[in-house]
Amino acid sequence: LNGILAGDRLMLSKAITLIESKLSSDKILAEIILKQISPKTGNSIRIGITGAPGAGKSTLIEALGNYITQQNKKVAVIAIDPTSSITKGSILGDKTRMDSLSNNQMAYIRPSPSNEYLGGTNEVSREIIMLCEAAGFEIILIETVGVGQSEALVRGMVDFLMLLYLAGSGDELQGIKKGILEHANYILITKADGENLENALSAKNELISALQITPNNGVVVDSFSAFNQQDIENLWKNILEKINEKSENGEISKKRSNQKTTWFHEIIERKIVEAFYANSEISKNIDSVEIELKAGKIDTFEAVNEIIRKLNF
Ligand SMILES: Nc1nc2c(ncn2[C@@H]2O[C@H](COP(=O)(O)OP(=O)(O)OP(=O)(O)O)[C@@H](O)[C@H]2O)c(=O)[nH]1
Ligand SMILES: [Mg+2]
Repeated sequence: LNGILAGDRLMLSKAITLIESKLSSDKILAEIILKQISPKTGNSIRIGITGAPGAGKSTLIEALGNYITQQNKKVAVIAIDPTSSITKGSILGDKTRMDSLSNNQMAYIRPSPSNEYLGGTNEVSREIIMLCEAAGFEIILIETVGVGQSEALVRGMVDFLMLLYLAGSGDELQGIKKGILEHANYILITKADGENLENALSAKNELISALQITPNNGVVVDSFSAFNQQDIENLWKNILEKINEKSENGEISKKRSNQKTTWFHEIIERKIVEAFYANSEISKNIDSVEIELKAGKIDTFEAVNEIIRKLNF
């Protein structure tokens, strides 16, 4: 605890490993730690960065992270890896290295490993954010590939969501309009440099005019090159401005209190499922029902009901 609160990155890593552990003894310890650090949490700016593979998320985070640390702020990066339990592969893989940022003493980078338990997303990311806050990190950047579950997951734990979009990837513009728009706070057309500059600017204009015909929640549309220092400075200034606005009008505190109740229910579900499978009587029953199921003696709903009945709910 002292190590975490003193900002010791090794201790922080150990605590995160504990929180990710499946061992029940580790879970008990993890819960004690979380409870103790709780008063020291909640004081960071939490920013989610999402977008298709290769959109430029890690490059942006590295450039932005280095810039923020130059402003004397500590930055933590959490990369949620949407690895599925089937492929066991890693989309983020080596690309989460962010070489210069990982050598920066004011920064901490944590790739969140795949989690086979319940659907492949990392359900302890909220707790990882809390630990980073307790360790004194003021800005938390969370990278996730904007596909399905991991994107929805990150949305539920950040103050500000950025969507990165690479111009020239065709009908994705439609997707932005329909889906993510009500959730994104900042849409950034990436790689606005060199040959791609023109494409990026016209995508930006196209998007801005598309947004005018959609109920608009004050989302910012911007273009950006990670290789241009002025762009990075402007971007960070714009992000902070927008966040301040949302903080002053109460939007962020409202979001956080809603997230708290979501988290509460998530923990209930997690604990019930854990207790359920840890119960030896139930797991014995599951084994025998599974055999009947495989042999075709019972159908799936019957099999489930057979087990659930024993819970006496
Ligand atoms: N020209 C140009 N290239 C960029 C820019 N940002 C990123 N790239 C390049 O785009 C490629 C992908 O960038 P990443 O930052 O790894 O993209 P990502 O979204 O993190 O990718 P995944 O983690 O695989 O989803 C790399 O080769 C980068 O060098 C930019 O602003 N301009
Ligand atoms: Mg990446």
